[in-house]
Amino acid sequence: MYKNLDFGKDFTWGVATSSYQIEGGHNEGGRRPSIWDTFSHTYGKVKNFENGDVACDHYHRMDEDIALLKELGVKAYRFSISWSRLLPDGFNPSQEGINFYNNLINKLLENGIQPFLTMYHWDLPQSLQSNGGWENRDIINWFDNYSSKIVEYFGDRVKHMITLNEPSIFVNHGYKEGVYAPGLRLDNSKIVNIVHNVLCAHGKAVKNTRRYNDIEVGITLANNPMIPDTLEDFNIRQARESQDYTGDDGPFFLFSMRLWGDPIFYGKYADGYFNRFGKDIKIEDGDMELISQKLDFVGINTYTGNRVGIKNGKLNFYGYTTGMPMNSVGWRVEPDSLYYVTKYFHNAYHVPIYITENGYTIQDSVCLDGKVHDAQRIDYIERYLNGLKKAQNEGIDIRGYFYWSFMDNFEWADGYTPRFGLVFVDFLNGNKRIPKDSYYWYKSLIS
Ligand code: GBH
Repeated sequence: MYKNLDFGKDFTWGVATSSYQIEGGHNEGGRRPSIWDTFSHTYGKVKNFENGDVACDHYHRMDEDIALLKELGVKAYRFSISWSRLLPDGFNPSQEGINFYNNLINKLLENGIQPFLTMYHWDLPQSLQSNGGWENRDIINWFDNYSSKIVEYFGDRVKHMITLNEPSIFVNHGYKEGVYAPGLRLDNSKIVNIVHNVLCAHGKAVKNTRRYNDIEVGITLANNPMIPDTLEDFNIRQARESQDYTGDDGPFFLFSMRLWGDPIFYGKYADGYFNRFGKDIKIEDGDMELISQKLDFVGINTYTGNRVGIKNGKLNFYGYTTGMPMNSVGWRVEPDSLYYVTKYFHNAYHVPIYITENGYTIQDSVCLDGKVHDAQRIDYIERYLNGLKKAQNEGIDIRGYFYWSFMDNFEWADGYTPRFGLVFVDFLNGNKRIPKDSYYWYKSLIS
């Protein structure tokens, strides 16, 4: 098995998590509410009325979790900082918050694990949301202050930083469709300015990391690649063209690769998007330069892909086909997703790539023998890595792979139902950690 999955000795194998999804300790150490505390405590917003008050209780179990990371043998661990823990009022530091993350970072390094720090994984302080959140252009300065403090406190030891996680998702789900915090449904004329503020905030953060010349910085973008139905030239071309298209005339324009990638890597909004929305976007002098500073890498999160083919002589996009494999939240298993997504990004932006998330959820449970047998997750990872390896064989610069997630956690609006972890968290029994079969499989793959 997996004998062709050697990505080279410099390849970074890792696992990922995020603050609100695992930490708990919601009112400890001076932490104040984030938009996800508010949202999850609002009746009916999260499945089964669940919230992240305790989550995996990582706040109190950090040592045990680091021991599990060490045992797994990962070279790197991707986690995020809770803005409300570090700067509870949004602006001023809490010593306990600084201590918590110092402790995490120091212990990771003592165990030979490189920290990959995400500055923002969706948990905006509620007080900032009450002042307009991402709608308010002042957030560019708020994020400037926040990111400069992260660099000030942790930049001597953390050499990989990610400014933002999946802006397309938090803007679309949180501000356009209202299914994630803060639960708003704003007009496109406002949405495009949120996009602009997010991009400028990213730029400020990049600038702050440059205080050290050995920090590598990037942004993590979510993408479901277009997958050609057949390997005929015209079909591959159709897929590439659909991937390039900004979706500017449709409702799902926020999921476009070009919408985010072009300003970040080329300092320019994609034409179709700009033709439709340019008049609404308040761009100030210097913004596009701020947004497009050089990055050391792009992080890509990919779980599935969309099929593109020809049916009855017409272009046909489809996801689901009867009988196809899916995870337990209905995301299709498309093993070539990592192959196509890395090829598209490489061809479009010529930038080193980390897969910062990829993973699988199934309704895992503890078997009579006390173990968690998750053969389908192992199969998923191996299939997807085969696709990634194919891309690497074609010369694409892929630096690492982070499985999502290290452990089962709070899956946003789905609560604790989906389980993506390599480690089972027994929420019924004191949050006990039980490594799944996939944990041992991943361990042996890495070694
Ligand atoms: C990630 O987002 C998040 O960064 C992470 O916090 C979260 O825990 C993790 O996902 C798992 O949920 O085309 O219908 O098959 C993932 C964003 C958006 C990826 C929807 C998959 C496919 C839906 N996702 N998408 S579908």
